[in-house]
Amino acid sequence: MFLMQNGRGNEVRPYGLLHSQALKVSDEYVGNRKVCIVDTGYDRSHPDLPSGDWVTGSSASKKVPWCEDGIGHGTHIAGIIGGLGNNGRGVMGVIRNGMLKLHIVRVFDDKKKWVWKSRMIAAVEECAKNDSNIISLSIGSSKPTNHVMSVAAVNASGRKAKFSSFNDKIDIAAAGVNVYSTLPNNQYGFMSGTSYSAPYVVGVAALIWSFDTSKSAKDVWDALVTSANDKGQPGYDEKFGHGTVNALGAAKILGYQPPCTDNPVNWSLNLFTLSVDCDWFYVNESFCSWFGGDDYIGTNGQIGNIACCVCNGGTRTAADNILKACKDDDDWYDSDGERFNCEWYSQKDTRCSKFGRRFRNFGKTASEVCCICKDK
Ligand SMILES: [Ca+2]
Ligand SMILES: [Ca+2]
Repeated sequence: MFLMQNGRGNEVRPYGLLHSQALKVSDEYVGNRKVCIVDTGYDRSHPDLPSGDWVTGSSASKKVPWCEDGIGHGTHIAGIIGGLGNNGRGVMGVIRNGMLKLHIVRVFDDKKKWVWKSRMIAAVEECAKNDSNIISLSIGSSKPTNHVMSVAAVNASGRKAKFSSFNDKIDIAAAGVNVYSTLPNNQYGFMSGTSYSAPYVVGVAALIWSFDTSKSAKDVWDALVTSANDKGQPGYDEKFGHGTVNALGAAKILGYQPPCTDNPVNWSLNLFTLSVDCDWFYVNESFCSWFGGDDYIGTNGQIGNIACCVCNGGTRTAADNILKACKDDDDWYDSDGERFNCEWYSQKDTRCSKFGRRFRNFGKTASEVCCICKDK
């Protein structure tokens, strides 16, 4: 391990992040998931780690607060999962936007002595008590439950790390050699070990689960192993398990479609007496073939089949995902009266695009408070 002073102005995207394709999956909704990190603590004052009130923690002893970390192991792991991205410094975690809920359970003091009496079981119970969805366990060797995913380590070339164990318990693999992440006291450094592979999988699990929280832990597990990039011998093997973690593939299995953007965003077309936009093409799947072609020229001289994502094979699933992860503000209605609430907007496809950005009430428009209107 070696230390580097803070990397202000020069943010690193660790290779594990690129290998996992996590950046191809939006982290927009990840605030609906909570990850519990059972480890050596968390340096909450680190400028490249989340520190909002959605970061909570427990420690068994007041002398070893959860929000400090004299060893650095837990802080390093937290940076892999949730290091702040696009802030011009340090690193970027699997979850970049800092909105993931974290619960830290500190189980070691600064001399690597356990502070929880019944050790791992108590720590896991503490995670459960705090409504965690996923637990990051990178210490200790005992398997407290059957629901633990075992992660093997690979290096930057995707080869198995020499230290990574070799057994039929391995489920999946991720970066674990020279993993760059946060360390206490505004520092950064490289670490190697399967300890540092597991948090990649934890971060990816939170990311893919956030699009549809109605999915079960088993659904998430199955998506992770099914989508893994096969390595080594074809199919499951004892070096890589099912293969290396693949965030985009796993997210797609759970119904995620990368958002597709209309280009230009404000494209419109005068059709008979009506002005229609790309949203209109979603109303009926035949509209693109009827009105998307060369006879119907819209903004910038472009036709619908080129400008509109939906006519290029884009699907509405991205919007569907937004609906699933989103909750309407039931108390809101627009400035025209109580009747015009989110339900009213959802009753007809064109209402959001026509009125969604007008009739501001309580400081907000339908496009801001009604799920159905958010992508319009
Ligand atoms: Ca950063
Ligand atoms: Ca294989």
